[in-house]
Amino acid sequence: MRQLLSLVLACAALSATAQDVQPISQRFAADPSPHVFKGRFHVYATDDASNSGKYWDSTSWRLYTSPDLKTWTDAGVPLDVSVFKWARPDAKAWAPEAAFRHDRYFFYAPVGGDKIGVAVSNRPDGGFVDARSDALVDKARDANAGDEPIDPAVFIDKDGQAYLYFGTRVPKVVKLKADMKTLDGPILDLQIAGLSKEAKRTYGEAPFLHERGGVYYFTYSTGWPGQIRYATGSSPLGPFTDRGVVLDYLKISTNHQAIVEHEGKTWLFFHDNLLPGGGSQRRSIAVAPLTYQADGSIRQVPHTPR
Ligand code: FUB
Repeated sequence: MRQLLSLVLACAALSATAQDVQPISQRFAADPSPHVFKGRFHVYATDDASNSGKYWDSTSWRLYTSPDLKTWTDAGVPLDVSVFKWARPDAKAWAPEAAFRHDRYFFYAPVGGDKIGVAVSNRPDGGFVDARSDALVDKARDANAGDEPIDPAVFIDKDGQAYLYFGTRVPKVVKLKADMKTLDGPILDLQIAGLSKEAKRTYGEAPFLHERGGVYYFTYSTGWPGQIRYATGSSPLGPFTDRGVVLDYLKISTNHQAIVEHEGKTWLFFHDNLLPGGGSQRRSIAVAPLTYQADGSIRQVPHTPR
């Protein structure tokens, strides 16, 4: 009886705080990579509006910007796969990442499912050129790059060390040199304690790292469909321990999150089926507040999937 009462109270708490989650744009987009560059939110995305509707086969990325998370501007195409001369022209452009360092903007691009490229520009909304003449990560070239080196996420620690996370099924991490375009050491498998295949608590994709109060939070999707879970550790390299759910399963085949902090608030960006005509290949991006309990644990984001 006591357990039933706890469950009812927990459900009531969730529904009482349910967010009215709205898409940031009327154009289909997914896999948000949010950043605050010079006081303005910039969200880089997979462009689901230019795919075939049957697969994630767009060849360009999309950028959305906002001063306040309320008014959004569609800033168009910051770059497409043609920037990477080593890539096939029809190579699919998947979940992107960006970083700002040395007064320059870096764009990390999974290209074709087997390589990650890095481009650089003096501005965040375009002008990107290949920062190398080959891929930053290449499944055929780099030891332990995994079966599918996609979903890059960059974390720059307080000491200036940058890390690149990526991969499906096995989460990978590798240090980046200060130039942000060179791997610095071996690609490592991230260790997450507490996962279990039976409970569907496996790592699937969408690795992301953020830090708060000296605790490193590793978030990820458990698969297809995926729940967004988080694990914590005391180093960007792990090991991490699974802690719980950030965002529950959606009714579409993927789930992909990223977190940004600005002016003392933390925001979870994710995608769901939010627009008319939407679905697994026609996703749209939303943002919701992310909050913590006093002990540092993340409160599950209340969201009713569409
Ligand atoms: O958008 C294509 C793929 O779907 C991404 O790489 C994954 O994270 C999933 O969201």
